[in-house]
Amino acid sequence: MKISNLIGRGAFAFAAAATMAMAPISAEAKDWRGWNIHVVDYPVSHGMEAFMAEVTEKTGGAIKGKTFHAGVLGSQPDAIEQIRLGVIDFGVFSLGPMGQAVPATNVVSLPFIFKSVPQMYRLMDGAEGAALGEALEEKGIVALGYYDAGARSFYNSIKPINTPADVAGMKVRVMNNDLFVGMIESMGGNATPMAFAEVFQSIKTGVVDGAENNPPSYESTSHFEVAKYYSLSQHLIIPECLCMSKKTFDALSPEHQAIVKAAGKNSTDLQRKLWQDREAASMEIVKAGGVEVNEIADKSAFQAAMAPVYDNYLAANPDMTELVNLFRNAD
Ligand code: BDP
Repeated sequence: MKISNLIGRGAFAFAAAATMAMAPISAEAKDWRGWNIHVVDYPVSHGMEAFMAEVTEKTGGAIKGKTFHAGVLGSQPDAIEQIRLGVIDFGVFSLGPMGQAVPATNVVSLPFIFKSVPQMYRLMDGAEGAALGEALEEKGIVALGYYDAGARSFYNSIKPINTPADVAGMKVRVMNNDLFVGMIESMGGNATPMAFAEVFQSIKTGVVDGAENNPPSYESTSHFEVAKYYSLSQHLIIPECLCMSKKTFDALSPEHQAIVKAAGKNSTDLQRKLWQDREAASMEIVKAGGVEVNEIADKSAFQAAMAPVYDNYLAANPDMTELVNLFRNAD
């Protein structure tokens, strides 16, 4: 073989390799990155693992990915921006912080908007959830299903909360959304928006007196070890979204999109089942850990105290009136 031929072949091989390296990596070929704020043993985490496993299996290994648990890919508000850009491919987000990026989702952050968790399931699986899905899609996020996150209640290190007046003067951590600041202020409390990862230390050192969350999050974060009063106000029922980046989703073949949608539905069913068990288990764990739990049978005083949150929200966002009424007036 002539040397010139060898050079020619070498140059060809180099050019081919360079072309391959420069070709955009298709969303199908790259490994998906999944964002999750929770620890590995948590209903959301199991749901996400099941989702990715089913997608990989049903696509015959064409789509692979990994869920990064415990918030290692960053805070929730940052991750919401990243999924919109396609830097993160999938994730489970609370629709609480989602409201800052997708204003329509704020409707489910209004206190007492759902009458119960079963009603939340029904509405989120129906026309109301579909309306939020459209709003999410407009902002670059595809909702594959709505996970259960139960109801959020107050906890603190000072005293049981029985009436809204008990919140007056308290420093309460809230999720990143102005609505939650208004909610605490409507009861005379001082709200501090703060990342989830910082709450334990902040309660421990007295930066805040308490926070509010569902039993599994109160337990899995060990917040119950530093805030021993858990008062079952159940003021927020905020569903969570198993979401995909629209950029990643749109790059898939129709066949793979169908697989992803079906896996999203299956993972949602699984997560909702796991959630029920974990809620009960978490309540047992916190009680065994010395937490004083108090029921608030009559929540009407809290509902009345938080009513201004609706008024202020609708005054500032009149275009949301129809959507709020759709949820508020549902059976
Ligand atoms: C949990 C949600 C999680 C939120 C967290 C919080 O599952 O998405 O980040 O509350 O309070 O219940 O920040």
